[in-house]
Amino acid sequence: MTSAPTVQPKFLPSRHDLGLVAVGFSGGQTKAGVDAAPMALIEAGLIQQLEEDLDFSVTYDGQVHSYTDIMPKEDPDYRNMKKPRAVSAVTRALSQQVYEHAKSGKFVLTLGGDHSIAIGTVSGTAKAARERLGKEIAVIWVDAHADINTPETSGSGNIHGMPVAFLTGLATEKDEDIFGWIQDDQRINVKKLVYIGLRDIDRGEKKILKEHGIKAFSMHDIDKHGIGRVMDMALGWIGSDTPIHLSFDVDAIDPMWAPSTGTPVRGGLTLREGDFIAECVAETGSLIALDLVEVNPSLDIKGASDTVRAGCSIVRCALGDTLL
Ligand SMILES: [Mn+2]
Repeated sequence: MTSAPTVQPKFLPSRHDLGLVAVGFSGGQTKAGVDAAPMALIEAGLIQQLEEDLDFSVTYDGQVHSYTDIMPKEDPDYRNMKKPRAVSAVTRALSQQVYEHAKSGKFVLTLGGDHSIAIGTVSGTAKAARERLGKEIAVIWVDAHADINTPETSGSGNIHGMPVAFLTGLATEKDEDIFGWIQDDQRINVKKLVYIGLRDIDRGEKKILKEHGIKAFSMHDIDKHGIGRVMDMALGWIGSDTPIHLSFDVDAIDPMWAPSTGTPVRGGLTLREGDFIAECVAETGSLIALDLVEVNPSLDIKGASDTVRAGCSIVRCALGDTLL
């Protein structure tokens, strides 16, 4: 392997300081096993790759957080949401962890966990960027799904399909124990949200995307324009003076390469298209945080190592690894 070329970061004091948060949480959906992903990624050598091949200085508390001590004793469904208090408590704690890394000027890498954890990661980054840089962040959400259901539009009630609704304020709740803790300075602007890789969108979500003019590049757009042009358009929409949080759901990648995930959908990104998205975002120098979520090594055991490898590759590409 070669050493990484230097992309000057625009919004970080140093390219090399990285805060890692490992989140072993699966409560935003119903399949066990996604909580084992951080350990699988770490055991595959991810931290070593970041430190030795990409010269990062990694700050990591050495634990996969499962937040068992803050789990509510009772957690009945509320407004159609499953495990609302558990997901709220976990994302609230995670938000603070991510905020502290981001506030100190570190790049924040979060390994999930299901995608509900992005309520914590994005809210933490958004608040820190406002305070440290005086800027709103943009979010690039790479996913087969839009994850923008409100509790009312969701068919399943699984909160991993709702994080974007809570982050944008399209869904709100007063009860502090059920996402009422999310303040305005932790939210994101729908105009600074860009989707890539969509192919399984609920009816209610289609309506939300249209009504709010949310920028979305589906697999149709990638087929039509090619991934290179799509990335030009996506990054052009965000502009060059905006810090970026990349939230990457491994189910964006076609199950041919990443089968071990809770809600696989055929007709997805190739392995290279996934890496290319991460490479293009890295090249901007604007990336300040990355989530990698929904790797579930206990599903499709045969494909688990491929899925973990795909995940590690996406992280490395987003952090500046290049082919040449
Ligand atoms: Mn997702």
